[in-house]
Amino acid sequence: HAADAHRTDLMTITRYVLNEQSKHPDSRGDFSILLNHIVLGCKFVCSAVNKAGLAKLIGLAGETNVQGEEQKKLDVLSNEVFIKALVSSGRTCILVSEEDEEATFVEPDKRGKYCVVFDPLDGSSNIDCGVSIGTIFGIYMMKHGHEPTLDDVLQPGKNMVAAGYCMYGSSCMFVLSTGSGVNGFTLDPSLGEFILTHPDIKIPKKGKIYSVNEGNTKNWDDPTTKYVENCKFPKDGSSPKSLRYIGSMVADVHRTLLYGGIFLYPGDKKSPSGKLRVLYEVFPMSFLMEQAGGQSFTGKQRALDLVPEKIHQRSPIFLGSYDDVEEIKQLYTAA
Ligand code: AHM
Ligand code: MG
Repeated sequence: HAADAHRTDLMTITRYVLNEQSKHPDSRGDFSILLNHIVLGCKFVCSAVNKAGLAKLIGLAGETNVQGEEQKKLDVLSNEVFIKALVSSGRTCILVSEEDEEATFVEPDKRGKYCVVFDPLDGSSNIDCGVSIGTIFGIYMMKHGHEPTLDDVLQPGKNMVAAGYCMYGSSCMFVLSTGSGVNGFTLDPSLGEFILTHPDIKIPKKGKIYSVNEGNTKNWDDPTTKYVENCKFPKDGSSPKSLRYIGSMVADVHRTLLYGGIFLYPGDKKSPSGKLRVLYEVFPMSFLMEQAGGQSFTGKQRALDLVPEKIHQRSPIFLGSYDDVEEIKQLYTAA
């Protein structure tokens, strides 16, 4: 029966990555191993997030629970999980996490050729009310033949070899690009495996949704103000766009990727560089958008061309459907 065959012949993320790898005959499997460790970290965090209410994992770091054990905040716990998973993969060299002020340089005997930048649990202010949150990551390849330095991670986003996110929502979804399109995998909790459910994701060329924190309107610059005004009162007589804003980047970007539209976190008078971080928020999401046929812009340039100077640097960001980002690009270029 064809339908049964389909259900039992599952494309798991492991199988997908091994397939990809076999296209590069000289590869030694390092990338598959690294990715497996990232996936394991995501499964761990997914299970911790799902149990958060029950296990009272939430709460302030350092608080003790009824058993007198120290509790860890979920974002602290997630960070530890990813650092351990990445170091133990034996394939990493430098790790940059949103949770840690300093980059982690892996000890020489555990080193590999990849650098991983990540936000272990983005949107953590949403945990207590059950809104979707996620892990975001990007992977660079080390330059050869020298001791690792911060310069190895201060590379433009276009140099990433892979990027993705895992969303802990109504279902747990892992969205990945290794530089040849974007694929989405859904965790089957009964199998503990991510299954390819969204092959070759392409973002609609133009969307009907804009996504921004409008509470910041009073501090916006002209191009952002004009753009959002035009979403509500389109000059060409088309229907106004809908506003959707979750306030959790992974969820807002995930919706943008699937339904189309634009996500904006502009700079403003109070925070000229906006809020989102270049290395582990702006770059991975921009990488995915471009790979899905969309665009990503900082207000000045293509986001992936930006060369970061500091590991926790921020940048304004406008990403999503090709035509929608094109519109805001023109407003900024004219300004
Ligand atoms: P966080 O790293 O402190 O969780 O903040 C990042 C989050 C993003 O997920 C989201 O896009 C943004 O902050 C929302 O910011 P705001 O509340 O200013 O709209
Ligand atoms: Mg974050």
